[in-house]
Amino acid sequence: MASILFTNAHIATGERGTSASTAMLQDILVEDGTIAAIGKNLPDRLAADGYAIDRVGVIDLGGKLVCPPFCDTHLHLDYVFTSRIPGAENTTGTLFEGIQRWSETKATQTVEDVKARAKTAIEKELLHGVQFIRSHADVTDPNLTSLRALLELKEEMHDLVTIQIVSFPQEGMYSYVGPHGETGADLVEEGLRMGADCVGGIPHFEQCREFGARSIHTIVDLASRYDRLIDVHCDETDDPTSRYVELLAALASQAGIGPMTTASHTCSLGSADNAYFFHLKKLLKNAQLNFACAPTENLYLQGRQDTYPKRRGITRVKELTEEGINVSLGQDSMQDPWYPLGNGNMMLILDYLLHVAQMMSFTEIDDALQFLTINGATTLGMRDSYDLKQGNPANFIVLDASSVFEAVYERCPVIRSVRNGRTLFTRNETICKHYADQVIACPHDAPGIL
Ligand code: 17E
Ligand code: FE2
Repeated sequence: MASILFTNAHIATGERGTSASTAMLQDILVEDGTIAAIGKNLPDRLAADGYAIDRVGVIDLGGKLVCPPFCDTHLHLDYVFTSRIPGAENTTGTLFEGIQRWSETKATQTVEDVKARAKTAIEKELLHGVQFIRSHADVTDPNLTSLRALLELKEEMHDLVTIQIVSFPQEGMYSYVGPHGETGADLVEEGLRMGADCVGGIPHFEQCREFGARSIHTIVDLASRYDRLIDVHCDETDDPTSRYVELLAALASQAGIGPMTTASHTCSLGSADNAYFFHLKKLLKNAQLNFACAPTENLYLQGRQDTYPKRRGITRVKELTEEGINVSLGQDSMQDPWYPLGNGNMMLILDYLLHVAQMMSFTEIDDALQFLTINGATTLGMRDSYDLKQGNPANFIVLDASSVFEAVYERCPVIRSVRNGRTLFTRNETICKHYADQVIACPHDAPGIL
C-alpha cells in the first residue's frame, strides 16, 4: 500500500489531562497500514532525514480533531431490528418483559437473518466512527444461531471492524434448561469452545439468589479454564439488594483476572445506599474491574416499578470515574424488544451519560471522549495496540470539531474513519486535499469503501 501522510491533525485523546487548549497540530505518516511516524512538523523532519516526502500522498485534516476509533463495548448484535417482529413488542418497557418477548420469538431467526441485521447495525456504527464492538450473543438456544452468525460475521468484517463476542446466557445459566437437559452454563461453555471471546452471565435474572451466585462462580471458573475475558450483565435492576458485582469483583480479583473482567449495567448501584458503596468501591478499585454503562437503555428500562420520585437506574459513573475505576459506554440495543431506538451514534450515548451522571465540569468535558476511546479499549483489553503512536495500526477517526469541548458541545459528526491506513469513509471532501501532480496514489481515500 502507498504511504500516506495525514497532516494537521488535532490529536484529541492521549493520556488523561490532554485538553484542547494545549494540544498542537500533528502529522501522521502511515506505511503499510501502520503508523510509521507521528508528531509535529513531520514533513520537515522526515525531509531532513532524507525521506522522499514529496512522493507521498497527503491528506490535510485541516486542524480537525483526531482520536482513535470509538469503542462500543456493549451491544447485542443478534437482537438488532427485531422489535417489530410479531410478538416481540414490549408493552411494559421493562427489562424482564424484553427477555420474555425475545425468548418467545428467537426461535424464528436464522443464521442468514442474524447476519443481515447485524451487518446493517455494524454499518451504522462504523459511520459514527466505531471500529471496536463487544457484542453479546444469546446462547440460551439449542441451535446457537446467534453465536454461529456472529462468529461468521466477525471474520467476514474484520477489515472494517474488530468484534469481540460474549457467550451470553440471556435466560440464565441455571434457570434455563434446554430440550436435551442442557443448562445455560453448558451452552455458555459450548460457546467458548466454538470461539467466543468472553464469558457472559446474568445473575440478577436467575430464579433465586443461589443460582445467581453459582453463576458467578461458574463464570470466573470458565474464564480461567478457557483463558477468556468476562463480561457479565450484572445487577441490571433497581433492586438495591442485587449485589452480584461484589462477588464478581472478589472472585475475579482472587483469580487474578480483575482487569479482564467487565460488569455491565450495574444499575442497582444507582439505588444502593452510600454506606454500601463506600465499602464496595475499595474492592472494585483493587480488583481493577471494568464497567460498561448503557445510559440510553437503562434510562428507558429502569425505574419502571417507581412512581415518583422515579430513579434514574444508571450506575455510579461519576463516582467510579473519580475513584479511577474504568467505565466505558455501550449502545446496547438497536430497535429490539428492550429499546425501540438506538442508531450507533456514540456521541449521543456520551451526551446522555454526561447529563444523567452530572459530569460537566470543564475537566470532565475535556476528558469526556475517553469514555468512547481509551476507556473502551481498556475494557476490551486492547489498549496496547490502540493508541495513536508509532508502530500501532493506523486506526483513527476525524471529528468535525477543533476541540474536544466543541465536539461535545456540538455533538459533532465523525467525518472520516481510517482503519489500517485505509479511509473507510469521508464525509467532507473539502478537507481531503491531494497535492495533485506529486501524489503517487492514494487509492483508499475518498469516497472511501463503505
Ligand atoms: N438483554 C439484557 O439482559 N439487558 C439488556 N439491556 C438488553 C438485552 C438490551
Ligand atoms: Fe445488554
